Amino acid sequence: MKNVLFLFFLGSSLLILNGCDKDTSSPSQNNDPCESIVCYNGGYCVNGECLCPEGYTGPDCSQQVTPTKIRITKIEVTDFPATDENGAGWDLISGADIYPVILKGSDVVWTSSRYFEDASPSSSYSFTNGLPFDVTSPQDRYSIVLYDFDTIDADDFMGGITFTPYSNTNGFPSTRNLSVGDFSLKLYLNYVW
Ligand SMILES: [Ca+2]
Ligand SMILES: [Ca+2]
Repeated sequence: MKNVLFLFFLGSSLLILNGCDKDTSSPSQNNDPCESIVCYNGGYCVNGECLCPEGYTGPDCSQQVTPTKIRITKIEVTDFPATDENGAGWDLISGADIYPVILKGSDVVWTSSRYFEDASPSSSYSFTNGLPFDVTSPQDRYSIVLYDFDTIDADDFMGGITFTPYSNTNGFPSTRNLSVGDFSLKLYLNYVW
């Protein structure tokens, strides 16, 4: 009887061992919920969901959030026409005395508090006085107009650029170059959500 029990036990063990050999299930694996998650624009995955940085949203952080304000912190005039449309200089015996103005539609919403005297078209001029200017409707049309300051006559219009401060596809650039004809400028921007 002892032998029979022993043989039975041995046989059972062999069956179990044999069964184990046939078990092809993989060893226990760590299921990382972030394994197949991609987060764009500096977002990162926590527990299978993207945490997005300020300004981005959506399941993969690929959508921009429209800012409540865009701040223009500096206007750098990088080029302007050397003469008016008739080929005449901006002033009789000296260079243009330049200053920019911001318009929303046809309304003046900001005017530079200083001008550069006898400016040269080939030089760059940075305007920071009275800035930042807050663009509160970033999807509307704004213009930046350059004037030559004159003491007796009305100031001369030198050029204007119309633009939309916000684009939902450009990734919040910190600078924007705008140009129309010989009038070029660079805007320095901050975004507020
Ligand atoms: Ca003039
Ligand atoms: Ca002048």
